[in-house]
Amino acid sequence: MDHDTVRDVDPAVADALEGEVDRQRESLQMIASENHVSEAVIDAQGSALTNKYAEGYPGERYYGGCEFADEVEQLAIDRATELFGAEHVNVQPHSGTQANQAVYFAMLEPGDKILSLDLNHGGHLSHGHPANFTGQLYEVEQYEVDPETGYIDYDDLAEHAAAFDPDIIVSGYSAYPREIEWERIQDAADDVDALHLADIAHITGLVAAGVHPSPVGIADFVTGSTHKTIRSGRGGIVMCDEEYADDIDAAVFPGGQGGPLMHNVAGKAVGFKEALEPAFEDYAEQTVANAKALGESLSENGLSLVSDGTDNHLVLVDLRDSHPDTTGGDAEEALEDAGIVLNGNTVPGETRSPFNPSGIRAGTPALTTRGFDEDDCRTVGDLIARVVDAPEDEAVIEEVREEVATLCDENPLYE
Ligand code: DSN
Repeated sequence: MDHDTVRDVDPAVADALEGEVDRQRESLQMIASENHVSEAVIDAQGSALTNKYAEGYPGERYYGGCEFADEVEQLAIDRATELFGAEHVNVQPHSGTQANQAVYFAMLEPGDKILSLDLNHGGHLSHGHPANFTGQLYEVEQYEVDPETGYIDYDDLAEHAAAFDPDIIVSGYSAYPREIEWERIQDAADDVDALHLADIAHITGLVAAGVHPSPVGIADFVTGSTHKTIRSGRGGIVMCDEEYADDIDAAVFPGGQGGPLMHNVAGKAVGFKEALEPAFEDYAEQTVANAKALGESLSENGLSLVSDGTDNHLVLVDLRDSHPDTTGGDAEEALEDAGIVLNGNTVPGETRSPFNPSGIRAGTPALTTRGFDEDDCRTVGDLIARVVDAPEDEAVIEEVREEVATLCDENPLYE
């Protein structure tokens, strides 16, 4: 077999792949759900395990030739178990949404009731949005953050649960900047005899490092994605107590998926090993310190933050007070022109639409990976504010682009 590279075989794809590496190197990746994995994780994901079918679980496969697939999957499981302290771990979900799907499929019947946070208040599509299968198969009601503080209103959540009598309460969010009080949600679930699914997709790395309290041992099910703050191979994970292990495994495969993406499971194993190193705790702490510095800088520049700040890796800016005529989409586009990549995001009390929202969400996981500290993140906050103040001013965008280039040169990536 020839050892042809992508460039030998397919220059068009090779150009796009190189373009993507350059884009990541030369601009600031601030989408809060993204990160830069190590070259070791990229190697594992680009390995010959992509060829292997391994339906089943280690030691119990439906195909031959699985000895190395078994080794890799067991390493991923053992490392995740050590990182999170869960009784049972399934590392096969293709994504965080598939991980959630497995829990719903294992524990609910169509028509059962889900209580979850509204998407505009920081929730996730797979928690019951009408456009997602969860909103179509199940009866969904949603709680909200306190309109004054931007924090989860735990008393209101408990009252809502008492009135709705859900089968499952979903916690864990995709645009919520504050620490989550897992016990209070568990109490609300216990009061109505509901299950509790904690989706830690965004904060998996912060939880693994002990920088955010863990729901493992509190919630019945903990799901997550494995490529965000935890910076491992792309995909999802489900954790639960032993009593649910067989049901969850059956709901992942054969319930919801076919063969596991074994190359991604290898990436998870490598990333989890990296996350067990002491340096990962420093990384997680720095990610949070950087988000706080970014938030302070944005506030000092006159931008309003939902909940007035952050306890985790992201900030959510509500543009309506400071820039009523600028949408999150306008800001996202101008910032991308200036080399700062983040996303327009809905905000609590949204008055526009998900396609044209009123906020922007910005995260520090990827910047922290490439070496940014608090001073850098304060500078980034100033740059974001300059662009948001003048999204149509080409001179400002050009100046910011140059400052972004300097920051990127000072913090090289994939050298
Ligand atoms: N797409 C992810 C995010 O940006 O939050 C969630 O799945």
